[in-house]
Amino acid sequence: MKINVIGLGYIGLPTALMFATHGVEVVGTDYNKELVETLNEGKTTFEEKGLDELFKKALKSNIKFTTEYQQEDIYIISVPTPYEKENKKIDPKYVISAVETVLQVCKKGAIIVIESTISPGTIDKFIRPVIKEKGYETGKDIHLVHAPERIIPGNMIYELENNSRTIGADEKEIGEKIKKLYASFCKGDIVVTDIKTAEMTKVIENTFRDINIAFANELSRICRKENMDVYEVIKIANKHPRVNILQPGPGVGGHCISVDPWFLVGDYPDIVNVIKAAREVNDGQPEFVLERLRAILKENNISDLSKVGIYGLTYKDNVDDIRESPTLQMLEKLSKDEKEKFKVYDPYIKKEITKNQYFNFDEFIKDINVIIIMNAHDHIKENIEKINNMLILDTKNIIESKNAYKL
Ligand code: SAJ
Repeated sequence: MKINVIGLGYIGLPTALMFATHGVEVVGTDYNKELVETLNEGKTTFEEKGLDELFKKALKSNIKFTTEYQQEDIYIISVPTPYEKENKKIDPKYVISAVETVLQVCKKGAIIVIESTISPGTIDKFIRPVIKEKGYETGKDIHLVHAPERIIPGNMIYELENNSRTIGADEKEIGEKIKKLYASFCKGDIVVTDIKTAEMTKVIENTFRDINIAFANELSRICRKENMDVYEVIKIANKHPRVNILQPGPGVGGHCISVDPWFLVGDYPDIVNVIKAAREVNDGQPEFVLERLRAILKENNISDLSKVGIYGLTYKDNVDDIRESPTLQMLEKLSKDEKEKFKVYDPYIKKEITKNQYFNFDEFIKDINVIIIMNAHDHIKENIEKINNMLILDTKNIIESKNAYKL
C-alpha cells in the first residue's frame, strides 16, 4: 500500500515514520522547504523520546520527503488547526488548502483521511463544499475519513503503537479499509464510526482533561487562601476509590488541550458553561502564579528584580514545544520593569525567543538568587542541589527545601 502524508509536524512525522516502518510505502509532504530539507539531510525536526531511532529505521524502509503532493489513492492530512482568537471558532484554512491541493493531483476514488483535530461539523461545513465545488462527488470520486490522533507528546511513539483509535467514515467499507491501514502498526482497539462522532470524540477527550486540570488549579487557589498544601489535599482525596484529581500547575499550554475546548465554546455559546469556565481558570493560572511570586518577593523584602530567574519555557515537562506555554502566557503579563529584568532559561530552547534569555544553566543561576520553576524537566531534577539555597517558587511540587514555596 502507498500513502501520501500531508504535514510533517509533531503528529504527521511520527505517523509517517510508523507507517513506513510497518510495510507501507510513504511519501511525506510539507510545504515548509526548510523542514523537508532537514529531513532529507537525515535529521529530525523536534525532540521526542524514540523519534530519532524510528526515523533511522524508517529511512532504511520506503519513505521519501518532498514539498510536492503526490498522485495517490490514500492521503493522510495532518496540518495545524488554529482557532480564531476573537470568536473562539476553528480556523480550518490549512485543512481546506491541503484538501484543495490533494484534489488537484489525486486519483479518482481516492481516500482523504483527516488526522488534524477539527471541531464537530467541520467536515460537513467546510470540506464537503470544497469537494462539491470542484465537481467531485463524495462517496464516489472522493471518500472522506476522519482519524484523529491521541498521542501524548513525551510518549508519542509508545502511544502511537498502543493507544486505541477512532476512525470516522461515511462508508463502512472505507472505514474498515483505513482501519486495516492503521492496524499495520496500531495494536490498540480501532473503532469505526461516522465522521461527526469521530470529530466530537476527539474534541471532548481534550476538553475532559482541560476541565479536570482546571479543577486542580482552582483547588490550588482555594488552598492558597487557606494556607494549605494543595498537593497533600489531593494526595489524600485520591485515596478514595472513585476520586482521581490531576495536578495543579502554572497553567495549561500546548496546541491541544488549551485550544480544542474553545471550539465547543465558539460553536455552542448558549449551552457551554463548565467548559468555558474551565478554560478561563486554566488561562488565568499564569497570572495566579505571578501574583504568588510578587507576594513571595514582598514577604522576603526582595526588590532587585534582576535577580529573579524563570526556569522553563516549554508548554510541559521534557518537551521542546513552546506553543501556548504557561511561561509565555506569564511573560505577556509581566510589568515593563519585570520584563526588563527577569532572567529566563530552558535547557530545551536553543533559539532566542524572549528577553534576558540564557543558554547556559550555570551562567543563569550565577546571576539570580530567586528562581521560579515553571517546568519540571528532568534537567532541573538532576540539578536541584545547585539551586537549593535560592528562594524558590516551585509550581511543580518537585523541591523539598525550606526555601521552596509551593503554589
Ligand atoms: N497539565 C497540568 N496538570 C496535569 C496534567 C497536565 O497542569 O495534571 C498541563 C501540562 O503541563 C500542559 C497541559 O496541561 O501544560 C497539557 O498537557 P498534557 O500532558 O495533559 O496533554 P498534551 O496537550 O500534551 O496532549 C493532549 C493529550 N490528550 C489527553 O490526554 C486527553 C493527548 O493524548 C492528545 O493526543 C493531545 O492532547 C492532542 O494532540 O490532542
